[in-house]
Amino acid sequence: STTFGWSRYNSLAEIYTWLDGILAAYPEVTEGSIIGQSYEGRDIRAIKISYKEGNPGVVIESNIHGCEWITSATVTYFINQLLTSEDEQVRALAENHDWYIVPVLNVDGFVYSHEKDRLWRKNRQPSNTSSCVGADPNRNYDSHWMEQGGSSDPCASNYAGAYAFSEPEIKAMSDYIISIKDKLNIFLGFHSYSQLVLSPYGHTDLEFPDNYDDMMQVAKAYADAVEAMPYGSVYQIGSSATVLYFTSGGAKEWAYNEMDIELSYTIEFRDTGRYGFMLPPAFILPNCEEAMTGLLAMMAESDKLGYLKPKYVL
Ligand code: 0X9
Ligand code: ZN
Repeated sequence: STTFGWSRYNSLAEIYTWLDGILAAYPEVTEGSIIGQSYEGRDIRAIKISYKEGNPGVVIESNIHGCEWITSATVTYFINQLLTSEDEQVRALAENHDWYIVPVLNVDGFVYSHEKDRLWRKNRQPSNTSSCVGADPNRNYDSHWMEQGGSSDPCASNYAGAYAFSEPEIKAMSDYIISIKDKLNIFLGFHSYSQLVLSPYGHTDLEFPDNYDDMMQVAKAYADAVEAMPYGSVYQIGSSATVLYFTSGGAKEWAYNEMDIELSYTIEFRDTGRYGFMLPPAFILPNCEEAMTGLLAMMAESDKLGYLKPKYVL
């Protein structure tokens, strides 16, 4: 038996124990891996779910920010649904795609947020030039690093790190993505909060990706499907820089620009600010169900627009 569930937030140890159970229970279709170690030496783990090798690939990066607990809660729900749901649509979603999921990328920040400072965002790697600890991992990717929206101040919450990929967690995640690049059709970065589906770019609001209209059509499918649910949340869509604020060195821009992943999103889950990062446990399941519905719609729209052709031939 396990104390794991979606009625409260789980610790990293609980999530990893649960993951071990999942890998043991579904050995035919899952594959666990350690993609690297954090600054403090914790394993950063990934799970691949594949019912048929050669499906279009989706990579999900979750909990890159320590305090965004709803992201790992939602991604574990999602993993569970992919493996256990008997719903026809969810079965097709599970079996017709290859899933590469990192439930908790910023493991040190996540543990620190549980044990010391609930609102801790960054990782825990010290800086050489300041007593402030941690960089913003979502400013540390090697795409427009340290342009608008990234800070060179180690004390800033959006400190971009000493150089692109200076943070071990982001080096690990980028190496992981590079290793599976040819199999990936979609990148999803799970964040909270604000209820947004964001496309590139973050570093400018004057330029947009070539396929921006398509990306918005897919984002709109997510937002519309969620809003249509009973008590469904309202999600805004748009490019990061136009809807939210400038960011550079972000994951989804790197995935889009450098990894040729043509659909690349940040999804900011519940809520819109009432509770913010401290979303009460009663909202975990509603958020999970919305995310599941949104993803189903998003994937269907991506397929319709021709983005889900397998990228490689076995
Ligand atoms: O600031 C961020 O990294 C994200 N917001 S959060 O409140 N979860 O920290 C927004 C990221 C938008 N993504 C990119 N432009 N890459
Ligand atoms: Zn975030």
